[in-house]
Amino acid sequence: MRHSIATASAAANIALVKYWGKTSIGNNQPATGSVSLGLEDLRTTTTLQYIAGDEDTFDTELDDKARERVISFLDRVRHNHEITQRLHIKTSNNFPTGTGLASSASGFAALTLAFDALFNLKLAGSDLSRMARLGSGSAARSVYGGIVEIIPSDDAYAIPIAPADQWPLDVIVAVTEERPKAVGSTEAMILTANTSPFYRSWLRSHADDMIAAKEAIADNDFEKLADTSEHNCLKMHATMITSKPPVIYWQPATVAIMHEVRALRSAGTPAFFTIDAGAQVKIVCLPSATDLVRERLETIGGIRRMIVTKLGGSPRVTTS
Ligand code: 2P0
Repeated sequence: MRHSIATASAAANIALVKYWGKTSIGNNQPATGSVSLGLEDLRTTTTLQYIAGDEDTFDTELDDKARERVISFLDRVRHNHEITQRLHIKTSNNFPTGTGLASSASGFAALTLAFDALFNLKLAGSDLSRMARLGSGSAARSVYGGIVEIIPSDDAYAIPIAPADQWPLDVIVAVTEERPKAVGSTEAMILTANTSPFYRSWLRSHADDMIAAKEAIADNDFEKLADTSEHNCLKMHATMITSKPPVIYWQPATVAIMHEVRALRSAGTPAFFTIDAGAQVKIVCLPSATDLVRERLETIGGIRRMIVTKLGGSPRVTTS
């Protein structure tokens, strides 16, 4: 039975071992695997509803580019499931978008889950993940909560590898830039792959980081996860800053936070950083360290705000 309205909430995620590069651009087939954490409190909520007529409608302030991306995704998944029904789409994020905070991940995951629920498709997790990937590579991970992995393949999908409660971790998102980023991640990935002399090394050395991160997670080995994540993050950014032209997402505060977090860890505080395609820094820490890390970050100029969230992010779906 089809429902007349479906609402889904999906969380943003941060990759500790990163997806950077595609083997198929149109399908967002990742050139590298990835391991991510779901962020419980950074969510997109999307409602889909039937409408009469032959065009999708929105009651959301999305710019033209974002609307086109949503409509082309919907056209593609409708085609795949032999559905012609047009939809009314309402979507909102509870965090700043377009600034490297993974809004496309939670956005396309929420849209996928709402679509599945509305049409009562009852897709398996792997197929929901594949569907979300067509919208955005990182969205494949946000159809689950907790710790999630993608292994590259011809039709890649994510699998959950550990529940959020296996390892309570806090994530502090330090926002250092509120303006939308100048270069989108798809464009930056293509540029990197085509022009950075380090891109091949990135691909060649990536599997070692996947193995190390998964071992660290299986053993709750914070130091190992910290070293592996920071290394992988800096390696990814090294490919970006050596592209032609370079893609330099970091702001001065981004670098200042890296130094502070590394100093804290050297002094025994369990915290490490990661940075995605943007200027924001995400600091992963054991809950015992969160207050101290926040206090120290407050002394750094250029941080516009901090968002603290627990690891989590299981999706929520309702229908009527
Ligand atoms: C990640 N990022 O693994 C990596 C690390 C950013 C840096 O996935 O082109 O918005 O839509 O597949 O998913 C951001 O890229 O890119 C991303 P598309 P997406 O989280």
